Amino acid sequence: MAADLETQVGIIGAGPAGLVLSRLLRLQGIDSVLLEQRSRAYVETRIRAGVLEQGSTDLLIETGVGDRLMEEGAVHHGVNLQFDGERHRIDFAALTRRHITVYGQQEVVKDLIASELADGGTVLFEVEDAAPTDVTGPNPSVTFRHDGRDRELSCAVVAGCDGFHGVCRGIIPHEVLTEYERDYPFGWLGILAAVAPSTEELIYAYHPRGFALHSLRSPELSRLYVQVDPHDDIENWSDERIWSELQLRLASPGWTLEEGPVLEKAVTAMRSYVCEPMQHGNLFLAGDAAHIVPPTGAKGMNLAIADVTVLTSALADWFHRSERAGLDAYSRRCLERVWRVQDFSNTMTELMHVIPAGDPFARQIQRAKQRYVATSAAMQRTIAENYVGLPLS
Ligand code: RFL
Ligand code: PHB
Repeated sequence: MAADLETQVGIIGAGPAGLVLSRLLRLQGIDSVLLEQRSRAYVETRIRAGVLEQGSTDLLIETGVGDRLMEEGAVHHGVNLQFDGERHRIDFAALTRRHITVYGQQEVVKDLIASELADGGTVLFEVEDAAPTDVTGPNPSVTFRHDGRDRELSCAVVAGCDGFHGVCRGIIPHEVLTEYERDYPFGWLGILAAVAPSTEELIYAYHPRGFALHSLRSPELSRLYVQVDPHDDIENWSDERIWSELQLRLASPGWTLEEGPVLEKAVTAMRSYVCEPMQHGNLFLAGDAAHIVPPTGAKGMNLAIADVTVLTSALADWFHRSERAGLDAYSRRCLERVWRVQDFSNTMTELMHVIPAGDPFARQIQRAKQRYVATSAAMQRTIAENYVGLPLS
């Protein structure tokens, strides 16, 4: 079948990676088409991340998609780590002079889709069976079904931004791919609750019954999580049970957790994963398609944005100056940040969670680390520097 659509970069997936990539490419005068499996309404309401590193926020503002983010996003200059009821504030401002912004991932997605469509960009939603073809040959393309028709998008480059369960990573031959993986013996049960947040800044709490996190979305909406068994059924968790666990685990002298109606709840398993390389011929993976981190470091969306920043500058060299060195080095350049973030996310995860059936020696080491975080300015600075995010390259 002859291609009925043509562009320079075919992007599979309209999550943060694909949408930010499309925005950055447009500003470089490079044309792209986005193919998304879900409906627009679905991707705009999928509740996920909430924390943007300063570098991510700056990038969204600089690229003209930050108006609502500046108005509605909450700038935070610190975060609380709590061990057995004792709360310790990590002061980003004093330790790094940088900050984070709390703004829902689905709001970022909404803003990017609106700007893409306003600029005349092509985003096809509810696309089925997207398949990159000939990515190592002279005529790459993506075949797919849309509106009951078989279609083909001809493109010089395919960007695999289709998340962890997408199709792009799977076309890299096994023999050239190395996969690194770690599963954690716990998951997060997350809720969105219609109640004013009981805290101005996030609280990450270690408690003998398990981890808990108090985050927020707006003056009227709170986002909270509790550590659960990754295979636990959400049906086992009534709203009363969730609030009662949150009350126990987040409790701190002189502080009250306000409760409210639970609008949404879901359990997510936790995993670390990296594939190397993140490219094959003219296919380039970005974001969760290439790597995932446990959410304790609040890094997944930020890492997706970092990848596509690297990819855009490599693609600009290629399309504008016929220089391929940047594209050839894409994976190597991204993976440096990916592994730094893997280390941080893993450190935060091991610091804050109860390891089921963990050995007593490991618990004592964890306790020593928690005491060190509570008392050492050097350790607090390390956490702050990683949490606010290292500079984008
Ligand atoms: P996404 O967001 O998964 O987007 C991929 C898109 O591709 C589409 N797709 C396809 N389209 C066409 N054809 C196919 N065959 C396709 N297969 C898939 C999907 O429908 C989707 O629209 O990946 P992307 O863009 O790489 O972005 C990654 C982030 O979404 C993810 O890392 C974060 O949500 C992780 N995360 C957090 N990250 C942060 O930076 N800060 C946080 O505070 C934070 N908290 C979290 C999180 C993730 C969580 N869950 C639910 C996993 C908290 C949680 C609970
Ligand atoms: C969130 O607000 O959803 C959130 C915040 C911090 C995390 C993970 C998720 O580490």
